[in-house]
Amino acid sequence: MMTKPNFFFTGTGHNSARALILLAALLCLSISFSCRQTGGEATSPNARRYDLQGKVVAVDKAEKRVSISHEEIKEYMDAMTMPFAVRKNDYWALDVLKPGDKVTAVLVVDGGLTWIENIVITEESAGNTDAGAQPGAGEREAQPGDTLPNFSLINQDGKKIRLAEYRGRALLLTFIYTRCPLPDYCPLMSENFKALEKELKKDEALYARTHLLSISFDTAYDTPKVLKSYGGAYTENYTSEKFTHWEFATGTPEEIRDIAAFFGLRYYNESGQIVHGLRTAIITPEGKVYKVYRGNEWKPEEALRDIQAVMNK
Ligand SMILES: [Cu+2]
Repeated sequence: MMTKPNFFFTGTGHNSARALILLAALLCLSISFSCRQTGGEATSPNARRYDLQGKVVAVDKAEKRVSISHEEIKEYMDAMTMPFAVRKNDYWALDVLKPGDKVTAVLVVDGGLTWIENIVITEESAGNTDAGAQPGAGEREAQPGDTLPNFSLINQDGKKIRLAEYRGRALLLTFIYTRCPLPDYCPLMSENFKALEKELKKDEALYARTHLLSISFDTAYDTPKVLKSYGGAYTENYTSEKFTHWEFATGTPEEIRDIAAFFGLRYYNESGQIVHGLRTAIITPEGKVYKVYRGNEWKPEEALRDIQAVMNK
């Protein structure tokens, strides 16, 4: 094809046109801020960008996320460890990055979404470090059809609850922590639940036969009292919220570890932050796993359809 280095400047008219296109493409590659082709993933003109620098802590291939212990992001975030989503153009990073690698990247905050791009490895890790949040060998995640064990938790009223109590209703549960700083992680899960709560309410019969449960893995900070105020804010009933349909729960560290492990959810503390995955599950009225959404891409409409399907079986 093009072997002559002077191709761009000496071609015929036809070649010049091609050269211009190629030149534009090259410019596009080098000025990636202004021309992005992210495989259908749009970026709005209002997106804000921050330079990020840090060390890879874990790579979650399934959820397309890289946890990075990063330095202060000027005007945006203190130094901490967080999982960052990567978009299609950067999926290569999921295969290449290893814990311990030093990287620079650009953090994009676009409305409710955040992700990193322009990932550059500035220094490779010396050896194999512990992968931290990676799944251990032999770990098995809950599959559709599995029976949900009768886990015990503590709800927003400080009352002990057992999951078998929700038999007879379709149960939608997810995992969050109230201090989560990234808008498309825990806050998005709670926004989705809020939307579902509203939708379900429109159908009285369905509402009576469904239940929502948000479980916090921040057992140290998310006390029943904290969950109560967090939950009341999401239902917009604040202190008058009775939590009869959407509950918020925590538990002992062991209780949370057990239920999280059942769903293959990994989380750990890293410099005061909680690095975590996401799991949202629909449980049938018979107490069996119907579906598990991994990550943050599921939509309330999708969950609603699944709940309706469960109830119409
Ligand atoms: Cu979170």
